[in-house]
Amino acid sequence: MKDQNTTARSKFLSLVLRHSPETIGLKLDEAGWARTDELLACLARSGRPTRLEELQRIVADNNKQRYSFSADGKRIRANQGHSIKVELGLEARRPPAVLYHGTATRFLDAIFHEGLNRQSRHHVHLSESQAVAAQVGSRHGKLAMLQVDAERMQGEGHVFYRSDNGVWLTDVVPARYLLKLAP
Ligand code: HQG
Repeated sequence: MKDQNTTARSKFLSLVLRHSPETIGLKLDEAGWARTDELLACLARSGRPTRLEELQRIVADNNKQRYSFSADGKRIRANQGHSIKVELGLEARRPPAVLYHGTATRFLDAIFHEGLNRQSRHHVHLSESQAVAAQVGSRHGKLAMLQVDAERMQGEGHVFYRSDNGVWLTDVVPARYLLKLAP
């Protein structure tokens, strides 16, 4: 069981590595990496002293593997989900035949009108499993499950990426590739 403290620290890590590193005076490079020692120094200066071993545990135990260390451990970044501009350097990959996107029923009219958009994120996020998509969608309200014809999308020129933690990413999903599954 994770204690509340660990969860709060992990959420704060998301905030600084994905959205606003300046909150604690941290700088990320263009690929989203922070120096591990700088991160620890910034956390301490902002009243959140964290030992390296604690940071390593947060990264290792994160339920969605949201963060990665570089191979030498000197740098750390979020695997996806940024709102600030970063170039993760992901390579285009062939997606599975179908992917899933969970959303809220109140968004469906707009989604079937204009397609799935990336909103404040870099990409539209898609899942290989309906179970994961259901969790993602339920965060927004009453769940609606969408199936994405990823194979046809790719065949028609859409590019897909897979983040280091297994989330499928693409720029936009036009409505013609979407099928709403029965609740
Ligand atoms: C919806 C979490 C109206 C979209 C999860 C979604 C994921 C539209 C919401 C990751 C729309 C955006 C991403 C349109 C899309 N009209 N609504 N045209 N197009 N939407 O949170 O996919 O915990 O930015 O369906 O696990 O829910 O952060 O995206 O409901 O991987 O690691 O607009 O966030 O990961 O919401 O979640 P979000 P998401 P983390």
